[in-house]
Amino acid sequence: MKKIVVIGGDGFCGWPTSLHLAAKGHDVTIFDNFSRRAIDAELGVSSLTPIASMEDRLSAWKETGHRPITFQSIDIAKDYPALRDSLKTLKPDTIVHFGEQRAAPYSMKDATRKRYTVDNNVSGTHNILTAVSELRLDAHIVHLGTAGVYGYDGDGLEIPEGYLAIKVSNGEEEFAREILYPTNPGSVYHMTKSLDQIMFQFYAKNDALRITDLHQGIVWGTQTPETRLHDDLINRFDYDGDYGTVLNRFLLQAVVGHPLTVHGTGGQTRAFINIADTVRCVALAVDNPPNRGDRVQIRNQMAETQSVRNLAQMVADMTGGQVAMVDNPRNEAAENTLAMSNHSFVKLGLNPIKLSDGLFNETIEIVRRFADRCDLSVIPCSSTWTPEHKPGVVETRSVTETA
Ligand code: NAD
Ligand code: USQ
Repeated sequence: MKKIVVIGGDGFCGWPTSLHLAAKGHDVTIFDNFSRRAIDAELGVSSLTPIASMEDRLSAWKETGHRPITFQSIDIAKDYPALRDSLKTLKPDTIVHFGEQRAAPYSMKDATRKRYTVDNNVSGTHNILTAVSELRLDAHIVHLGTAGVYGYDGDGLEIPEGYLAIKVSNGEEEFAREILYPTNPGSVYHMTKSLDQIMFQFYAKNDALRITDLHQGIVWGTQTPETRLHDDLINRFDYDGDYGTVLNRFLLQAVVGHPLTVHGTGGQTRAFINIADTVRCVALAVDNPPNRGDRVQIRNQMAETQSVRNLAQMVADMTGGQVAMVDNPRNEAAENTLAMSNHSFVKLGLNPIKLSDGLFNETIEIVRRFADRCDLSVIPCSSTWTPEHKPGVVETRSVTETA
């Protein structure tokens, strides 16, 4: 049994992971500031599934007879003393860090959201590292990063797990080196995950912190064995233009009779993982920490890669849904190939759920159950990657806006 703090444990990945870790007998405390719920309110959207309050979630979990989970309301980016003091009291063996603003479209909306995403994600991650270092805790930090830090083109290579083997020459001799795979972020959100990587590299080297960075692909699905145990344990399901991710959006769109919104040609190839595998991977990462003094352990957390176009076709074939090619609001390659290693988790025993395994039905059932809660008006993606300023055009701003 380990004492585990799950930061961001109220979110889409964090909540089912907290339950899974507690079901495995770990002593779990969630830290969250409910910023995700607040952003729903700000955008005028809500999860398709009716998510219970944290209080109700935790009492429903207690009813299942599993080890209870405790909760602390902490903003890890803004309240360093609260974060440090709680970690000092709890002395966790592991800190699982999900607590960041994770939507690329939200991070590209405007200057306010760009700045929020950078301030929240970079400060939050740095505060965790500083606190563990200041308190001299021997906690293993498990961070949820993104497959997007690599960019989405392996140039014909299989993208390795974090590090790239290179050869450098001084003109006389050739030396073999392993460097962090060069980052190539496609949004401000993805940029913060690239910055996280550099902070991890520094703190592992300088402070000998034990860090695992999980480079996760796009998560799909909703429920896990633990969230199915009680209606108040249900996981969130985002489908709006900012937070809904592509496969869950397609599955919802097919059920509610909305055309499947393929951006551009749909030739964008991405990595995917089912939520049930997310929670299993995090548990495996928790059980397999690096040693003190090791470099950051990077594991690619994904089952397979697939193009958006093929995904839309798979969903349309299964449901009879219509596919619509819409203008791409993002600045991204129209077509790319992508191959990515997931050897590290497979070696630890993961047998990943594949897109062809028939689990689309499970998500479709959830969507059918709550289809009457769907607000069709929030489906379009309104956030664009277009620069706010056109070259040569100077916008006048008030002093308070620029402060
Ligand atoms: P989410 O937005 O549903 O959950 C994030 C949680 O963190 C929310 O409950 C939010 O309130 C909390 N949070 C954010 N900032 C915080 C702060 N300053 N202090 C305390 N709590 C804070 O996101 P998710 O989909 O569960 O993603 C979790 C992590 O996994 C993110 O870091 C994301 O980048 C990564 N990830 C997600 C996906 C995906 O497809 N959902 C894919 C790859 C990686
Ligand atoms: N897309 C469509 N139609 C839609 C929505 C998206 O064609 O209706 C396209 C996008 O243009 C993009 C691709 O699908 O090419 C993926 O978009 P997405 O919103 O599903 O995923 P993304 O923005 O990449 O972000 C999500 C999570 C993020 C995580 C990332 C993993 O929100 O937290 O880090 O997936 S990865 O994609 O590997 O970078």
